[in-house]
Amino acid sequence: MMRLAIRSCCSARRLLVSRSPRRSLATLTDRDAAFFESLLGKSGVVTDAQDLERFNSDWTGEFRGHSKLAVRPASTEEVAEIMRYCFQRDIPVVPQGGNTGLVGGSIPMKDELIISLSRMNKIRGFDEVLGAITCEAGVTLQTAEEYVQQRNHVMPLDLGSKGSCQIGGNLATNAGGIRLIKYGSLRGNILGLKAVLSDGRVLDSMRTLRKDNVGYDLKQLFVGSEGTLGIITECAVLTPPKPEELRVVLIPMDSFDDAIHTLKSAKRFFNSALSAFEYLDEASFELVKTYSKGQKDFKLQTKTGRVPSFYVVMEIATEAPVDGGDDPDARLITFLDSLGGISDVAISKNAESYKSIWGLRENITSSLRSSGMRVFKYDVSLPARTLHEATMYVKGKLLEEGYRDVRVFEYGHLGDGNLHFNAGSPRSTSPGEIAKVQDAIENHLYSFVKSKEGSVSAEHGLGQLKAKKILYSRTPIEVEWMKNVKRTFDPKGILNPGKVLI
Ligand code: FAD
Ligand code: 2HG
Ligand code: ZN
Repeated sequence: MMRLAIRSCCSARRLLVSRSPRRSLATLTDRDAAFFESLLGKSGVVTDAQDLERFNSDWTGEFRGHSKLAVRPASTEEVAEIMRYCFQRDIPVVPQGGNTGLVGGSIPMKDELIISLSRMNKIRGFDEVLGAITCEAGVTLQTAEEYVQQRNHVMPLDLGSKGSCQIGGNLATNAGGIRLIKYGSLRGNILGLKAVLSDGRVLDSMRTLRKDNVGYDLKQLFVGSEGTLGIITECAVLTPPKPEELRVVLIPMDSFDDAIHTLKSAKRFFNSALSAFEYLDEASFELVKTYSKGQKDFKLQTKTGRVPSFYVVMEIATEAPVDGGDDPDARLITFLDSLGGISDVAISKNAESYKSIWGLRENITSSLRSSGMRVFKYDVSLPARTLHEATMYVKGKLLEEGYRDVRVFEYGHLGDGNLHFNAGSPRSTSPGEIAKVQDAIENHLYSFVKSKEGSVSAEHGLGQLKAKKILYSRTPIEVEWMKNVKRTFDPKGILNPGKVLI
């Protein structure tokens, strides 16, 4: 007879001093695998070591789990059965969507059971009057986008990972992306949600009401909870009407201050027609030109004839007749003229140039990966005018401390005050040195963020990468009450252990 192996995930001393949930979690056995196979069929269970690779490693290649089992339920009822079983057996689980997260949230810390939502990919329908899509959590963002576009709507978010990331993963991370400036966060666009709780009960908040003030809004707790409070299985999301026309323009900048000035002016000039306001520095621009095929020919000068230090990628969405039916190109030209003398810009003329300009911004992440460097990723929220100051501060400190071969890339969602400070070290750097560089960047960047009352996670979440950094951006009392919430939803601590709160 098989015996359920028990492992301890924290020291006895911590158990005595903390009021945390039961800390002994089970290790998966063959008997568990047999149970899941009886429930889901052979195709719903992954045990082959090679097949498990893609579930155990993340998009960046920096996080590795050691799970021996991934399950692929096809319905909320199956997820509920899985969780009922795991709750009884104290089996820790990691919910996994498209596995595009950048903080190791979807990767087991050890050998937890992986629950992949990829087979839950049915779109239930679309409410034409409300403009809302109802679907299962495993629908990819791109599939949802294509579906709503056929109905003349758009999803309220757009990410470079849209081909793989799933709506459930987007909700679990409260993903931001390039359209937040226009459509707001997912929190504001979610109408309904269904989640399986740690003990297998189903919390059904699948409503599609614009206005609903009955007690606490429980569904919001799952948004941004990174799989630590429950498993999202279905949702209803508001989708705004599709703009009539989109134009994207690449504007070279002499300085960061010029980019801030352009942002201020664009907000006033275009108002709600401003659908993205992104920026990248010269290093990021050159990196994309090197590693991304479609962008290598871009070459722009600033109004003073210099190589730009920054580029702004700005998108305008026209929604005639609300906008007075103005020609979007004419409006853009009027705006650019108002900035005074900018002539060397790239404006999209067709779908191809639209994609190619956007590629300069959207392909930074994949270019960093292609570069082969060991990349340290940061995703902080600050007052927009201080983003470059943060970069200069950390860069200066790194130089002072002798880290001369660290390359810094500054880019992000300028319109939302979201800096993606990325730094790259040569792969040849020793593991000890890597740890030192990482510590140095984190100490300096996060201290800067704290001093400005910013956030250590603007949009990617805490996952396992930043779980220990929570106190830079939350008070001890806030963290204590988060832990109380966690304990209520997950008394045994089986939902995504080691993530967000540790
Ligand atoms: P996963 O990576 O699978 O999981 C992320 C977290 O959510 C994990 O903690 C996981 O346990 C949990 N989770 C997943 N599904 C569920 C579920 N159904 N129920 C409960 N918990 C669940 N992010 C941004 O915010 N803005 C960007 O602009 C952006 N651009 C990106 C560009 C690239 C090229 C890449 C690789 C990533 C980018 N990301 C961005 C990060 C990532 O795509 C988002 O965080 C995305 O929302 C993750 O979705 P996913 O389905 O891949 O989730
Ligand atoms: C983006 O805005 C993503 O491009 C990814 O959030 C950022 O790679 C990163 O650090
Ligand atoms: Zn981003």
